[in-house]
Amino acid sequence: MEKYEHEYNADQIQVLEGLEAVRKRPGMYIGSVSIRGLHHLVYEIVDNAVDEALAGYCKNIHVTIEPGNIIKVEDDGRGIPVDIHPKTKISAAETVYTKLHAGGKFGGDSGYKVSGGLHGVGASVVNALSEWTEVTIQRDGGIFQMKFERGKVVESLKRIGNSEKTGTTVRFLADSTIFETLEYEYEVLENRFREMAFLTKGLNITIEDTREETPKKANFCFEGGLKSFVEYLNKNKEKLHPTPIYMEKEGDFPIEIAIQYTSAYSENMYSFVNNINTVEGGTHLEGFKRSLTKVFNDYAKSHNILKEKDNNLTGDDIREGITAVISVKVKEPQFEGQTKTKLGNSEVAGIVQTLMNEKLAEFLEENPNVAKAILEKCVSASKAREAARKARELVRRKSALETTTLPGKLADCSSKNPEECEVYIVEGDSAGGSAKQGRDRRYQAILPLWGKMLNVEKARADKIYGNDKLNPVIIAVGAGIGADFDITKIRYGKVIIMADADVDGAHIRTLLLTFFFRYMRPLIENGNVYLAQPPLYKLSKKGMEDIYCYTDEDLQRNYKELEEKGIQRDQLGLQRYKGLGEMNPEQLWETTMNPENRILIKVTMEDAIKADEIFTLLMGDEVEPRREFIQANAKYVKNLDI
Ligand code: 1YM
Repeated sequence: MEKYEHEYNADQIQVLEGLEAVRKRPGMYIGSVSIRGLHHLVYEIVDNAVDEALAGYCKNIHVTIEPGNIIKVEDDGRGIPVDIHPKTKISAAETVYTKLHAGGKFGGDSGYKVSGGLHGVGASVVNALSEWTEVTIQRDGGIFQMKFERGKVVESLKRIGNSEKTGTTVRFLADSTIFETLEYEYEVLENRFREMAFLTKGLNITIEDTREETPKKANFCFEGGLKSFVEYLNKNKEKLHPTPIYMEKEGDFPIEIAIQYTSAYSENMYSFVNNINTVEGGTHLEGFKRSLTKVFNDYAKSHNILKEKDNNLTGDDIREGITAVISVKVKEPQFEGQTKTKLGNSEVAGIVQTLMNEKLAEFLEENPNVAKAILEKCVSASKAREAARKARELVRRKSALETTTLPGKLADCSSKNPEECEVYIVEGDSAGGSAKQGRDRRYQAILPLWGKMLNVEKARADKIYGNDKLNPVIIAVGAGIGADFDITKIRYGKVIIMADADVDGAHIRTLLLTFFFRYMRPLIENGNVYLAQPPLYKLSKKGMEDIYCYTDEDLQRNYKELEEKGIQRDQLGLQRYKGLGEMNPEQLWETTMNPENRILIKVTMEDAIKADEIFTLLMGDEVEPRREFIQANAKYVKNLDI
């Protein structure tokens, strides 16, 4: 382990490994070399600028996707230190960009690094994984610049001009020999920077995409912080009180919380630690929930909304319809869980709870009308939950009496090993029939859907158990719903939605995804939900094997390839599939169900915030935004990051 000495405590830079290691095993440092990993590069650089904002020196961050997928990130902070150590002859800036794990603990105690991408590995990793990187620093009256190629210095830091301003500008081109794609998705970056702006009150972040002739641009700056975040999440929902409940504590252990109730039936909570989305929750969220339940129950009892003899409201009752965001900053966070997004520090629960107990109780006393509106909803949730319990018991009792507990239309597979089993959920009897004949019955089950469509956004659990369309899905999956959902009980490792590529198909897909999102969320989080992708076209010619095309691009590419082989378009037969029902069982197997050929799209939770927004829009009360959205964006599935 080498050590560097430096007036910025550079001796704390720990050089653990060289950048070669990063290039050899990029996945270890940025998670993957897919588009997710690519986006991580941007987050790593922006995180350094956000840290500078958190330290109080930077107000503006400007991110540009330039033509050729070059990323530029500019900030107006102090500029990375440029002074050169007399012994090592290396500047602090160069150290930050060439040594792994550098830049962790600069500036002593006051400037601890709280921001950071999931991997928090820093600028040197970005440098290692870029074809080239160029860093320009304005500081101490000068402009300084250094350049790198694939992590190696090609121009050491040198002064190239004078400037009275301060700040850091980084440009880089990700290495195409490492990443699967260099095509950044503007929307994904835009969402992340919106989130960052919400999480850092007052910070101004601009994102600009100049790759196309008509540039895209968005600017985010929220003086309201998390309050603005909650308002944004609730923008298409019916609110029970006009402004979010807001709490904040600064100092050694900063906490920020915003809460607003809506008329929805689901709970919508997001938690962050050091600006990282803690998808799996943790101690901060536990403290929050515990306090929420206690404060509302105490208030209800002391104000006679609940009688002394009544049971307490449960946490679920109290969280029905809540939208809440909680953000804490922890100096030495311990992340646990499958995806390392669960906070483990036990002391955090109590600290959050103490703040909430005091501030929330105070708020309710001062705003009795808000307290009343929320508690009325909680009490009605409690009654509905009781009704749901009864409905569920009825279902359980009924199924215990029947010889088979499985829905009649389910054509089950012979294997009982969930790991290899998959269930296709198919709309329509004719497609269901083809699927049944075409499948491999050893491990593929088919569940045709029929019955009345239910909009789960507008229904409580008791209605869902009684719904003839969704009940078979619940029973087939076999793991319950809502708070009862138990992922260890699932009967199929893959739950595959197979629907037509038309409006009706989109409808059923949206309904089922909303349902899974609201009532079987772990199924999505665990990666068990998939979308089947049937082909859109078949190209045929005598003596040639049929070619199936899954997208319009696919079709064009095949036309081109065939042309190169001397086969012209007019020699080819083109069939456009309007529905699954047009395919015979063999074709359906060959194109959509055979694991060797099929295309399955895994539904992920990566962007739960976006997904929730879209679900609300597509399924919720407000009609106008839904119409606008559908008109503007027929390819919504893409935006769910599926
Ligand atoms: C576009 C990316 O990296 N900005 C940035 C980075 C640093 C500072 C300011 C900075 C930090 C400190 C003191 C300190 C960094 N400096 C270092 C190191 N923008 C971007 N802006 N002065 C300036 O932490 O004490 C690492 S990051 F290590 F050199 F101090």
